[in-house]
Amino acid sequence: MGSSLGGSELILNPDGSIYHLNLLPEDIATTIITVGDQNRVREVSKYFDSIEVQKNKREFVTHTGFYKGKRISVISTGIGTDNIDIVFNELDALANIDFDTRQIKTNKKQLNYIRVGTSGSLQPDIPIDSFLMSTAGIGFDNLLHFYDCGHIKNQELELAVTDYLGWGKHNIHPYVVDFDSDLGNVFSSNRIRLGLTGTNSGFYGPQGRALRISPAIKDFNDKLAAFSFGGTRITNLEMETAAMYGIAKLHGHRAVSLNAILANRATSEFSKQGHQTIDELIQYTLSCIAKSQLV
Ligand code: R1P
Repeated sequence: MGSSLGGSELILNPDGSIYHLNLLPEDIATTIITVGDQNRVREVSKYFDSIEVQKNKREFVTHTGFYKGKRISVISTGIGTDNIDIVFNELDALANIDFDTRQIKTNKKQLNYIRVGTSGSLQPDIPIDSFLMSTAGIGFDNLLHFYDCGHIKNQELELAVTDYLGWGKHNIHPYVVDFDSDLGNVFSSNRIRLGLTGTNSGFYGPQGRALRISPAIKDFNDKLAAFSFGGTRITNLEMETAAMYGIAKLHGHRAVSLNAILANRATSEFSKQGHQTIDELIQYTLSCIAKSQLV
């Protein structure tokens, strides 16, 4: 018997649900769509044939139901990798920790995470209103550095980006984690391009935007756009993917991040039909799940 998790480690609400997500183990499906915006949860679940669970706390809204015979959960993470830490640790706890004994289960359940998010392209030829699947996340935030994670990272690409940026001499390095290519196959088609996705800790300065205050690295986006690794480019920036890939892989779960490109940072364009583009990505994602072997 392993030791049981303490009260401040595994925090449960009075009704037995997990602290932030307010969910019980039976509330989640094996296939989980994550979205940033809590209002996007309804935009996904409106296509379900039935909804059995609707719960929320803070920015974390969850709906679980059936779509064409597949049980699916959709949950909002809010914005940023700090929230990813909470959502993905609590989802794993729901799947793989016995809340009665407070012990880690012997037989682990593997979850499938699919992010349906928005993002800005760094490349002029990746247009607004297109779809992109992230083959790896390059984390410029610091979340994964707080985990023992050397074994799950793409060390080769991590070193290449660090060297390219010249950050090694300051002992600063982004972390790089690959998607799950088997799960990626479920969402592959000529409708969705592949790319390397940069994840950063903010929307303005950390993504090279300047309203009234200047970013420290003025040409950050141009520099990222010019990086090439074996012919693969950094294609887009957003705020969750690298952390999601990292935490998912550390737990033994599978993750892919699907991006609706709403901005093009190279051409300064922003989508005039963002809602429609996101809706099309939602429908694309659901149809891929319906046709897949995912249970
Ligand atoms: C910023 O506007 C937010 O949009 C993107 C970024 O990653 C960040 O969370 O994704 P979502 O639309 O999924 O939230």
